Amino acid sequence: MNQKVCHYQFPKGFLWGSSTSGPQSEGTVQGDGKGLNNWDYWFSIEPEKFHHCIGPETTSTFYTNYKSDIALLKETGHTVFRLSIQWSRLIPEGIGQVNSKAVAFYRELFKEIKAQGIKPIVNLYHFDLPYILQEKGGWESKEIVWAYETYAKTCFSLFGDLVDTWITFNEPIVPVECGYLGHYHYPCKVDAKAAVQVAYNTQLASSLAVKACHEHNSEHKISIVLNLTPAYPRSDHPEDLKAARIAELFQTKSFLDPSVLGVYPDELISILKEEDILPEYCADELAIIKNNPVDFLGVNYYQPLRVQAPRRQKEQPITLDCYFEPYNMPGKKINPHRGWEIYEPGIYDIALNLKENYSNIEWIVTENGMGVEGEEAFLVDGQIQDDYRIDFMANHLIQLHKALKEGANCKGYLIWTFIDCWSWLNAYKNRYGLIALDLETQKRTIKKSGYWFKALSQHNGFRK
Ligand code: BGP
Repeated sequence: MNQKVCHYQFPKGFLWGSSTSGPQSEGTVQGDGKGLNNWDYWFSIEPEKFHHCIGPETTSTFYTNYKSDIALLKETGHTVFRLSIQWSRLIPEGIGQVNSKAVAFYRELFKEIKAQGIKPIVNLYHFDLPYILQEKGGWESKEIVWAYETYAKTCFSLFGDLVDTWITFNEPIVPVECGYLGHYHYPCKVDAKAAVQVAYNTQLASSLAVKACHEHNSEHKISIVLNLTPAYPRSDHPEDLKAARIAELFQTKSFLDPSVLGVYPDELISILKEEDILPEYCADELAIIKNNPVDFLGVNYYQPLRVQAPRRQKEQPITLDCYFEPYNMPGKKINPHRGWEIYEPGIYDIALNLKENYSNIEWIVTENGMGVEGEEAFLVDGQIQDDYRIDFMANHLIQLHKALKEGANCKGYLIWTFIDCWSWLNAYKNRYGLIALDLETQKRTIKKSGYWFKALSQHNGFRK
């Protein structure tokens, strides 16, 4: 049967690239002066929690190989690259002394990215707290908020001549959920009151960084990266609808509303009040949040949020499943390696939500991607034939293209990630890269998807 081939052309100047993070790519070398972060520490005490006991010390050796890696970015058609500074590399004790080797490294790195004609977008925080600050109470403590503000200001003044587009935090709800309501991030507590304080303090820190960025240079743009998705209810039953509404309040609006609109949703505040878990806050802090919205948004999208009414009665300690439960929808399309549903229209729904409810703020897709285990099985003549990844990208881009035609204000698409990288507890189980990494030799080889991405960028569109 003949299938119609469509051509999807993107707006002029649309950005094409990828995202990575310092803790997942740089690795450490002796004498680099990097301090311990929460991941280094956690691995040192519980290595068995990490897939195949592989920790964050080596990752993909970007610290040493960044020049040749940037050449590969160029080779795969990147016009933009999002990466992160590691706080624990720049200020090893979290507060105080700046590591001059880190300053030299990041300056050379940003210069090299720009020299290749690629736009750097620099994130200040990707789940990586200097461990010494974790010991001082971590994000539960206001002291960390002020320390982060100083760190952000240090970055703006050290690198502001090379970088004009910044991110305050990557997916700030994730450490809240995984570290204070679950066991997937250190410190693995289950404590709703602490979780709320951590979320609030992180938002306050983000707003302080927005303020500092604009004070440093009013032309610079700053954003927060959120993993947004509408919550899709199991059914139209009022209890499922309520569960979806509350899920969205906790999972997305808790950062989206204060970051873009400057205020928290009333219903979220009422729930926290009712549970007696409001954070410690003051009017001055709320004014900082109110007066410092982000300039644009970064959106990470991997999977939809599907929910159903809770079956559990409310009891102590309060957990999210008192309010909503994940709904395992029969017949869903799934990436079996990561266990995440693949639902391409989610990206369209996000675009329309931002258009209709968040004054069509400018945004970019800062992560979207597919992690696959055992990719060697797809090796043909030395190249990984990852057609599944090409389909994944193309199908999401079709939805994004549709949203753009309807007026969505999306300015770019960044894949996770350019080279196979270390993925937190999953370490190297699932590979996400456009470029394969041989863990033994550190050799890099462009996959089929890397060449597809290059053509996508060169043509500013694709045919399917
Ligand atoms: C995002 C994170 C990334 C990356 C990605 C893939 O939530 O921002 O750091 O890891 O998810 O997830 P994972 O590595 O857990 O498979």
